[in-house]
Amino acid sequence: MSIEIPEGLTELLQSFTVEVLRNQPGDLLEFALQYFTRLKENETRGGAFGNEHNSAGRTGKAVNFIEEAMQIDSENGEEDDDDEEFVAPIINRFVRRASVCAEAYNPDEDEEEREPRVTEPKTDEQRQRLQEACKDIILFKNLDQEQMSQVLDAMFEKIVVTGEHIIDQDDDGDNFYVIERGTFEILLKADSTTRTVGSYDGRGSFGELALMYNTPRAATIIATSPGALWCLDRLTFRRIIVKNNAKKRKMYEAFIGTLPLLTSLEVSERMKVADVLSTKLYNSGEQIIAQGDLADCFYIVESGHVKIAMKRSKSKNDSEDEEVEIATCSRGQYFGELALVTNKPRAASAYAVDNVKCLVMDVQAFERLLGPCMDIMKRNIANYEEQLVTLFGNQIAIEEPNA
Ligand code: 1OR
Ligand code: 1OR
Repeated sequence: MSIEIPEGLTELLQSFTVEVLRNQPGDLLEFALQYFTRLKENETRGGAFGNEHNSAGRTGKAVNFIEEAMQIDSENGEEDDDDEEFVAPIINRFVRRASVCAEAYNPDEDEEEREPRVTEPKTDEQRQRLQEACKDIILFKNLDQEQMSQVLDAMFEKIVVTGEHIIDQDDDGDNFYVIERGTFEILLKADSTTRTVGSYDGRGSFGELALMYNTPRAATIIATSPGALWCLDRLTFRRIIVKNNAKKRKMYEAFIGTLPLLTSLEVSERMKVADVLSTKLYNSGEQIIAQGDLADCFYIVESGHVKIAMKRSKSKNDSEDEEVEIATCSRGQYFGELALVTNKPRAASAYAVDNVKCLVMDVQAFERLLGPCMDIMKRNIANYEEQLVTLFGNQIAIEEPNA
């Protein structure tokens, strides 16, 4: 009995294999998924991607596909639907130096791994300040002890003056920055106008995007006070943080795929969400959010239950506040979006009911990545308003989110 080989099978597998060897992806399955999805899309659009007979420009197209599919694109924002035109830089974490080698990709034998370790000398006092500045940095959260100490060893301090440009939009990325002290402004240039889109006040970090995705700097960062930064060089950042992100994507991918909130995001955008998340654990009874606090992050419940409670005055003459439970969030649900959307303090408190695991994202990433999910969030916020009136009457009002 002879087995018939379907027409095109050999070419299909050959083209795929060539792309795998060319790009050495960290996650083969994800790469395959993206590759074949895009191939199918191009076929329906009448495109020629992956077709050997149309090999002119194919490599460029293939690289574009990978850039796009593995979200190594520039941070163009929601209004950019012109992805066909995007020409991405060639070298990145998935598009490695062109060595054709049939061995499985092993991140532990990464070429960059063999680069000498960077060690910047520091005094004990500096190291202590550095550790304090880095303790809440989301990108460092999933590192193991050895990776973390390599990162800390490599960091060096930079004193900045008011008005200093730390990063200029469109430049190449050199360092990743962790704020030790000082205030900084985030400016975005679009259509020849520059506007301030956010700020950092004494903590946080910036400058990761150009290094993570091999893109030009996506924004300008200017010091608005005297300050100090801890800098991590590009090579160490890529060797440790980027490698670790591949692990994070694997870890969060399945769960992120099930989240109703993120349904309007493309697969590639969801992967970027995975890159900026960190996990936080809370013990039963622990407070996660305090009503009235300033907000700087957003939460998604991975496991356990979170109780949302709101204070209200017991009576007009009573200054004692009574806390009323208003909602419970469980796996897949989110909270902490309201203050970020309205730019107000936290409207309610959140407590762990049992042992809770949350995925946390900072406000800048929230604004950068969750724009397409804003409709869903605003619809839910409108529901809060209704419930609020039912529960408390008209005494408290939730600020209308900005359009
Ligand atoms: P980078 O390496 O591209 C500029 O250099 C840095 O600004 C960037 O990394 C981020 O760390 C930081 N959009 C783009 N970059 C931002 C943003 C941002 N916020 C901070 N950075 N936003 C989107 C605006 C539509 C969020 C503004 C709050
Ligand atoms: P936040 O950033 O203000 C507290 O921090 C979070 O509690 C809030 O975002 C929401 O994610 C979450 N009203 C206000 N906040 C609520 C509500 C709510 N439910 C959940 N949160 N409701 C109306 C108040 C009576 C909801 C009733 C079901």
